Amino acid sequence: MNVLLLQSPLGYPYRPVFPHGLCVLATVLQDSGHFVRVRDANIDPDRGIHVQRLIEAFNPDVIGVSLRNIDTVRKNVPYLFHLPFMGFLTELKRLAPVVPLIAGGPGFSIFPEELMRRCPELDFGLYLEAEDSLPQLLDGMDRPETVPGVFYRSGGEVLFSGRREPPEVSKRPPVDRSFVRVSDYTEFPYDVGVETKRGCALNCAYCSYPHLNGRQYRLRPPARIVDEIEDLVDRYGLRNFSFIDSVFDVPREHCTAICRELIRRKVDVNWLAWFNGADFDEELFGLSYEAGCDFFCFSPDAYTPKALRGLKKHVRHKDINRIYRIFRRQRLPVKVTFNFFANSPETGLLDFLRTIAFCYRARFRLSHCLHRAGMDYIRILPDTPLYETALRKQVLDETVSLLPWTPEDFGRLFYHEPGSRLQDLLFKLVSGLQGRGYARK
Ligand code: B12
Ligand code: SF4
Repeated sequence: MNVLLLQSPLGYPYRPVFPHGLCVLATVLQDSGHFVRVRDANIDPDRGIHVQRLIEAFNPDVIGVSLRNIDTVRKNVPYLFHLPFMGFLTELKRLAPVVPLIAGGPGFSIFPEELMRRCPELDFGLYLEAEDSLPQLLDGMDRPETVPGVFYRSGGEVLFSGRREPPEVSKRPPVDRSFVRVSDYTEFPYDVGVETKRGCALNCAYCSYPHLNGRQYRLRPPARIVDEIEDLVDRYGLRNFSFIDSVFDVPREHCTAICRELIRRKVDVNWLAWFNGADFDEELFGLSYEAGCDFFCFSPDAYTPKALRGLKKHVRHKDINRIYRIFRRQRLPVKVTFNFFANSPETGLLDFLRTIAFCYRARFRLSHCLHRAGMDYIRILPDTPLYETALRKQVLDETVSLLPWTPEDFGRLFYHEPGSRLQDLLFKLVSGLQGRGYARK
């Protein structure tokens, strides 16, 4: 089959990231004998014409569209990405009315049913990771009910074929990134990603990652990961990348094995990773640095023990202070970033003030290596413990849709602990703390 895979347009001046999910799927589909093209609608300035020409020339039998993000998850940047996605689907249906349209991606998988209802152009929607479900669906599009993980339509209704086990990633072939032009994504460092595993066993109250990729770790063998990194260097001349895991340092043995393999093979690269931090010590810092890490990201999210408990964080107050001391002592050419939330369950004014104080202390004392120490609000997402808390504390009620139609609706989807107005007011005053972010969470 001719399969056209498209990254949905963001529709706003937001910088695109490498379409990793689509390249993973394209690799799998090509290995099972399909002809695949991948296009990121964010790269072509003349998007409409380009996609039209591609459809005419490639004559796809099926079109897949990835909805990566629903929105920015940032209160002060109210861009809604699913609205341009909906417009894009309409345009595609007009250009290729009889070609089946399939959606997928993390954004889609957070609101699959709702998006199927809002987007009548969609014939199918694939829930969660699709390495197994997409090839199976292409083999049996006339019987979607037999392929687990598929949303489909029947008799005017949206039906779901049922959940499936997440795919095995340890034996997966290396991702072929040549489906797109890698140089389109190298203007900013670290914009190409490498996966070391899927899943997260931690359970931070607000996070959709365990829902999207499960609570069990599915690890990729360190040697294969480093093969893939060497390929990035050899084939594309890339000198930096990000590890796009939940958190790189859990499980610790896996992360240290990857670092040791990078060091053993003397791979000359720099990379960024998100660290949980509960187990972060001088040894892990030194090993990661030697393996090429020059951008250490931490999202402790809260600073005080009470606020950390409210967010069900694994990292503890004393861990954050230890990390701070490690970066204060060191003088290597590295960057560090700390993300916190301004308002979260069980926090009061004192917790907020202590977090602010930590951010200012980091600004002054870590000025030799600090990229950012700042705060933001938490976007409430479905299927998270935070959503339950928000309902219980009447921050929201069940009638409020978590998939907003307007920036105003979006603004109401952020967590504010009841009775925390003063905190919010103070946050407004000090929001210069925000700085430039490298946030994903
Ligand atoms: C790493 C990451 C980043 C990195 C990317 C770095 C890089 N070099 O790639 C950075 C930090 C830059 C980033 C930025 C952002 N991110 Co981000 N990111 C992630 C993360 C952790 C992993 C994404 C990933 O690549 N996974 C690996 C690939 C293989 O998986 P995948 O893309 O999901 O693809 C699979 C399936 O989804 C499916 N699939 C994908 N596409 C398609 C298409 C079809 C047709 C089908 C059938 C299936 C399918 O099959 C694939 C294989 O199984 C996810 C969380 C998560 N667990 O998904 C958040 C996540 C995707 N990000 C999110 C957000 C919000 C953002 C930002 C908007 C944050 C911001 N304010 O800047 C930006 C947007 C950037 C952009 N231009 O798109 C949200 C999106 C959902 C939402 N709440 O809106 C997520 C889910 C995290 C969250 N907060 O919940 N991100
Ligand atoms: S915030 Fe990070 S560590 Fe916590 S559950 Fe999500 S991915 Fe895991």
